[in-house]
Amino acid sequence: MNSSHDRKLMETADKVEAHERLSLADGLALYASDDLPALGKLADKVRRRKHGTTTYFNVNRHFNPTNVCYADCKFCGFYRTPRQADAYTHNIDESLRIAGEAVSEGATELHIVGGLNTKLPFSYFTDLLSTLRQQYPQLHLKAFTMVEIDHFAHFYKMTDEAVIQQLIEAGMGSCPGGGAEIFREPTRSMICAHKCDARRWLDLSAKVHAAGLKTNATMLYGHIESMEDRVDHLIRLRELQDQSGGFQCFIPLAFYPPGTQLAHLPGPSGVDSLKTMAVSRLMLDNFDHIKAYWVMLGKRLAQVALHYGANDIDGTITKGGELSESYSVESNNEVRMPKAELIALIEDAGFQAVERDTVYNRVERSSSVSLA
Ligand code: V47
Repeated sequence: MNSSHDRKLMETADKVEAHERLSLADGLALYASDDLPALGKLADKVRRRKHGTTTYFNVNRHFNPTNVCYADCKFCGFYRTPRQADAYTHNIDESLRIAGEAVSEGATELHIVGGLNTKLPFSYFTDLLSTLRQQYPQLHLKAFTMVEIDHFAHFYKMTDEAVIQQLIEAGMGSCPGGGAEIFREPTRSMICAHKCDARRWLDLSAKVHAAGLKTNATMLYGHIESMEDRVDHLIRLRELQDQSGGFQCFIPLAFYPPGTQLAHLPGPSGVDSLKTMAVSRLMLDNFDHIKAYWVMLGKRLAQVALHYGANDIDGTITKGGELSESYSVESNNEVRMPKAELIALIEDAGFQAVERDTVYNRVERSSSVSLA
């Protein structure tokens, strides 16, 4: 590692070697370095310390029950107002059909996220979960971000605890990491003024953790945010993780501008995405898993990111992910990757592919199971 020509990077490397926690200034120095290979090597060292050559993937499917949303986030190309021709809300039968397809393709997880839709009663969401759970008990329901839980509590005038408890009783098994965006103001208000603020997102995560569920965390980067915004975001996640230990995975999400109110922006470069992966791994010393989400990075960059600190590449996301389809960087918005291709991508990068379930248990398959 000490082959770096960058003195500040070498000092930070010494801290990493000594298992010392990195500061805001360290994070900024990592971003400021133009020695990308040295930064990658440092993040890779930590990744191998934690996971050796194991790289996780899962067989999953994204399901977005409704695209109707009032939040009007500047970075979002997915949402529709209720009067738009392509606004939709899936009924239970359609939801069951999609989940059934996922199960027949070997999925172990349904990732459920939708818009903030004021036309629906709370029972729509609990019925959705309980019907899915009853019909497909083998499917883990990773459902609803902290932003949706915040909306449920406010709109249906329920306590946070009651919302979380009723969702858990209906079948919610864990929560995805969306809605975190960028915590720091004024950036957060500039990109998503109508979403809950950072403190609320973090408080709700703590409450879900206290109720016994794991959640994920994300950061949307490559739009109008500064490097300080990014490192501050990582530190706030690290602080909550120290207290609750409930985050299982961090996913840096590369901003994809087309179809959004920020379509004039270029989005992050490949170098920026690799740096962000590495900085995330190095700052988040108390997170086990860092995910290279191939839908946003593209398959090839996600593969390289496995050498920059990532130890997970997400899943097959076998079609039907309307939210993913609205911002996939892959050509033709192709948001499915057969399991064999996912494994080949990981192995070709020099890692060992391990199928996991949502909560990182290894999945052992009998050869008769049909796979995505
Ligand atoms: O919160 C929205 C982001 C998130 C765009 O937990 C965009 O395993 C890029 O959180 N360009 C939702 N990103 C997706 C999400 C997620 C994805 C995969 C795995 C997991 C997990 C969570 O997507 C939103 C927002 O940050 N997003 N629009 C866009 N134009």
